[in-house]
Amino acid sequence: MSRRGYDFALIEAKWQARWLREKTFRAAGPGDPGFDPSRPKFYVLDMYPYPSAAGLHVGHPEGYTATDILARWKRMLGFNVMHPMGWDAFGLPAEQYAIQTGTHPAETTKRNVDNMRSQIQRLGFSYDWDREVDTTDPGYYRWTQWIFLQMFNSWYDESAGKARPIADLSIPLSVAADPAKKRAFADARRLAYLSEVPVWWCEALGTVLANEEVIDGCSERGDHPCVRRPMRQWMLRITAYAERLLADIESLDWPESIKAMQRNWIGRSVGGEVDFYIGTDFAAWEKAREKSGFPEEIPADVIRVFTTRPDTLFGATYMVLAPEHPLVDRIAAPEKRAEIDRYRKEAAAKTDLARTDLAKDKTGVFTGATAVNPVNGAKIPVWIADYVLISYGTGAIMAVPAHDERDHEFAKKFGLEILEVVKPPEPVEGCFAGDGTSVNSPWMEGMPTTEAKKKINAELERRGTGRPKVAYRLRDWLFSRQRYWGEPFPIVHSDDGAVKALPESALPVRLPDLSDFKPTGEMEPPLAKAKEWLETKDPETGKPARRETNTMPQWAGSCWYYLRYLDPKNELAGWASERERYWMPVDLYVGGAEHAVLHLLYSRFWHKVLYDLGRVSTPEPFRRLFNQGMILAHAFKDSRGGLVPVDQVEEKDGKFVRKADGEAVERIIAKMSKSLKNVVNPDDVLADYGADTFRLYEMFMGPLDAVKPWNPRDVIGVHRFIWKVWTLLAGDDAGEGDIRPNLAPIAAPGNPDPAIERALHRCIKKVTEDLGAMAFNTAISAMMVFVNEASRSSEKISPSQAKRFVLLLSPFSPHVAEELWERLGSKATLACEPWPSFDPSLVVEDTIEIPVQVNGKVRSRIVVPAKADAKSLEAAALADPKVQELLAGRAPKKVIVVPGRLVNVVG
Ligand code: ANZ
Repeated sequence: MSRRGYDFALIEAKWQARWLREKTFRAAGPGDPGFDPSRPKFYVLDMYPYPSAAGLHVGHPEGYTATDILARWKRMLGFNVMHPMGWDAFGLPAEQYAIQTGTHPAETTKRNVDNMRSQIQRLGFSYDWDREVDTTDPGYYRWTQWIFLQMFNSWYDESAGKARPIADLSIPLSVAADPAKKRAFADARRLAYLSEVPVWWCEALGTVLANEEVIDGCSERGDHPCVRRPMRQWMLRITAYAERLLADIESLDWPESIKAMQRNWIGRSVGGEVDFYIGTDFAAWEKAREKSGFPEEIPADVIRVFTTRPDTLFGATYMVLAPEHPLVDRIAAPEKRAEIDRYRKEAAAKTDLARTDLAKDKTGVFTGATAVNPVNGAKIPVWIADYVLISYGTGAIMAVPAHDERDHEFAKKFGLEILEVVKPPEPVEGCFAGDGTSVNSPWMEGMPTTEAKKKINAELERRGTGRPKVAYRLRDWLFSRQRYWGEPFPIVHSDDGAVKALPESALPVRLPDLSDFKPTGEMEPPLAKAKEWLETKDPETGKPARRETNTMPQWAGSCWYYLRYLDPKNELAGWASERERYWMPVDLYVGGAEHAVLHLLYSRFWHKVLYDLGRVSTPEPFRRLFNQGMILAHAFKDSRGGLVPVDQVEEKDGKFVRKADGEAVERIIAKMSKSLKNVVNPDDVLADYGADTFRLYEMFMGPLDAVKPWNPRDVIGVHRFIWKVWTLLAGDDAGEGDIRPNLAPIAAPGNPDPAIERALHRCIKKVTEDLGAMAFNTAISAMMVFVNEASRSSEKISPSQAKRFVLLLSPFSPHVAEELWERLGSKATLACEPWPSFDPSLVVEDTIEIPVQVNGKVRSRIVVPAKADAKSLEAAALADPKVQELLAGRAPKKVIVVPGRLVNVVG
């Protein structure tokens, strides 16, 4: 016996199986069967998920539904659509789970991927599943390693403004003869290079920890103390691209807030570098500098600083080195060593953020040494303090306590001299950090700040003691992790200490099968345990060599996955350039704003390297970016402000009260969390209402980019709407196989009802325009309005009207739409049916003609919208040529309006 009514479970399973079976959403571009080059292309990309054990949360389908609606719509508009999905599957959780349970991360990953794939498929998204990628698949990470090789084998040619093959690097004669020196020269210029960088080391756990595993200097698990220790690690030279990454932001159609965050992260500062002499004969040094000019490399006898305010140089009363600065050991007075060592240890346990926290008390130690201020020969003390970071500028500053807040606080605390050199436009209390007029500054006395900066820069350049400089906050990218579950580097270390890239033919370098994921107890990564894998041969000499034991960070795979989708099965290349040229750039990228900086910056960087090397054809990967807003939930707050989980609250007489004691609680909006018991599980919603309701609800909640709470009642409202559509087009209790008892017979279409027809045209217009603006919630409202009008009408909706409405609904709730489409008599899927069009003459509002009187006599008639208000009627009447003629330029004394009836102008 067939079930009656709208059986979403049956309908959705049927269509999902059919779409998969028939590969309905196969993207066809160059090299694919059925490619039609005459059609325009649309590449719409989702931020692919990490396959977590918890599966999908309600935030995932939000963006995925939005992109799916657009993908489906664009197909109906005749585009070739690329709409793929995959898995960002390397990463810490699978590894931590492996350490705890001994389950291999590959096993965990496969299980989670299978689960999430089926969850996603149950939502009916129109992905081309033949393009699925998994970053942990050797067939995928082989090309991640290949891209790393491209970077290892390139250097940044400043004069050409782009990366070039390392083979094109000209080697100076001074090093050309010595192979070791020659190698070192090239290694120091590669886009991927090794460097000593501090990592978090946890003695108790016997392992290096990732930043996110360390909280306030202690391990997240077990709360053991951690310290920063230097380790040789892989870096990527993203700083070479700082200027281009910054400049090209302008060309992107991205949210202004994200662009601002990227600009901030790159952090361009215009200023100058100045050398402070630390030797004994300042006069001789000064003379020599005038001759030699400002040297590129920092000489041993100076402290070089970066400053954005060279105009304040006369006010520099002391200097500060970062505690890690290499000069500290050389200049520190013997009696200060112990204190300095202690201070350095403390600083090593702090994050940069904690060190630069303005609210924190300033700390520091005097080194016992002095340096000479190059503008006046004054000897000033050199301190170390953790508010100066080793990673910015030169890791050293000239302190101007009268004009820099941090220096001001520090000078006050340690009793250092504060000398005013910039007079504020109006008197201020304490430190003045703004622009003003130079004072106590012989070369620029009385000059406004901008001019003073120019003057001093010119003077410093002439004397060879300073030069203009642009600094970036952006640091080179620390690209290695001491982890198992990541991409191995295609690198070996030979016996003589040389670092060598493996040839392309050696790819992929597979992760060895480890069964013991426990930390090694030393600073060595877990891969050092894979003894057989570890020992290999130098590809050039055939001598014994050791593989690199670090792995790539989780970001690596996601830097280029959008390229692999274009050609996922290619074994000869990461992607065929013919496909890349056709599909790129991504036309729309949708995801959470949490990736505003790192992921988007890293992938832009990789893309630019590939662009320089001729591997991709566009300078930017993602033309348009859209961030979905976070989905929140309800929770409750008691009178003391304590949060109350939702399961402890009930509704009584329209009020929310705590079950236990009947105390009234206030409903608030909060993040979904296990403790508040307000996490919405997509699987539950799917089981209760089906995917079509789920999709429609998530789009109906509000504008896509807004933060909004999940409201179970509205889910029911949306579900009722689909029922209403079903009732209207298929009949209340139309079960399987029943056809349109409620529709006018197809055989006798007659004249469709004109009122319904007009309502439908208005709906088509609104939905079409809203889709173009990604205003999904208002498009859904328009469909609701239409269904109400059509349901209330005494006339029946015609088959043609029904079909056009079903097409409108299909991108949003595709299963029920396909089912109705079939019941309306079509054999094939509606996926590529042309999008319905509207007749502009049918969507204009109803108009009426009303008389216009001038001084009591009807002189003209105007045609206006039936619902026009008094103000617009007055405006329309006064704009009428006949009325204007009679008024002859005079302003009317009075205008009397009777909306819907007449306008009387008293002249
Ligand atoms: C002297 C001075 C005088 C400064 C003054 C500011 C105001 P932005 O704008 O962020 O680029 N600085 C330089 N290197 C630093 C480091 N490694 N750690 C901490 N602070 C550092 O900041 C540039 C300013 O930050 C520089 O200009 C320097 O202080 C400080 F009235 O130099 B200034």
